[in-house]
Amino acid sequence: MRAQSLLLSLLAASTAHAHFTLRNPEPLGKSAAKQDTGPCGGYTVDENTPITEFHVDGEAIAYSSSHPEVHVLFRVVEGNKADGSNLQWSQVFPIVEQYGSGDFCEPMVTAPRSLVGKQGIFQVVQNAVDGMLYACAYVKFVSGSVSPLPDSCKNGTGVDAAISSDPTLEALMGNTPTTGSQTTSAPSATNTPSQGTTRSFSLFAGVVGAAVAVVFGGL
Ligand SMILES: *[C@@H]1O[C@H](CO)[C@@H](O)[C@H](O)[C@H]1NC(C)=O
Ligand SMILES: [Cu+2]
Repeated sequence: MRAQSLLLSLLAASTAHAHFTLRNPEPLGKSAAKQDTGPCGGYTVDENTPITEFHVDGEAIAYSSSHPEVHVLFRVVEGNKADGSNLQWSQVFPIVEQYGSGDFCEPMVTAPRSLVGKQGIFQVVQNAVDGMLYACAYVKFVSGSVSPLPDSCKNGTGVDAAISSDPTLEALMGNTPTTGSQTTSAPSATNTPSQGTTRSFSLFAGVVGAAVAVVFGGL
């Protein structure tokens, strides 16, 4: 069963397919045709782009994935552009390894409170079996946490995630994991994933750690 679904997704990976579909916040565009093109899967913000509220104390990030295993980076930047090397990205959740294809949602993703009242781009970058994949949403940062959770916020059967690390994704944040933290780049809510703990504990710790980083970053 597992081998069969892996085979199917490997076959699917060789043809054009919806690698993953961002459900919340609303993506810049719905086609996955250029999802392997950074920074936003071939989309930019224009006058028709939908804008979604992003609650800085807890937002639901939901997508559905066609891949059985991906590493994922979630980050935000102020403004309406996601390309350029001098952008001040803030990582809003630890890098996770997400297993199982289907619906996935992190219901309590936090962003720096200093962004409240501003507009920005939320970006998901996945390191998947068929390469790097991108989706963005145009958001307006608001205070508080989202309530109720959107209907799209659910985990499919067998879908789970654990705090992980991924050198390629970390490199996007300017981190150089192999040589320690000699380069301190722009201030952000970056959280260093802890290793060697049990999956659920480490994910919980990561969420708390990210929240603590945001709280202290906002003081
Ligand atoms: C989905 O699974 C992740 C990883 O275990 C968990 O953090 C998250 O809270 C779950 N989402 C929902 C909506 O239960
Ligand atoms: Cu794919």
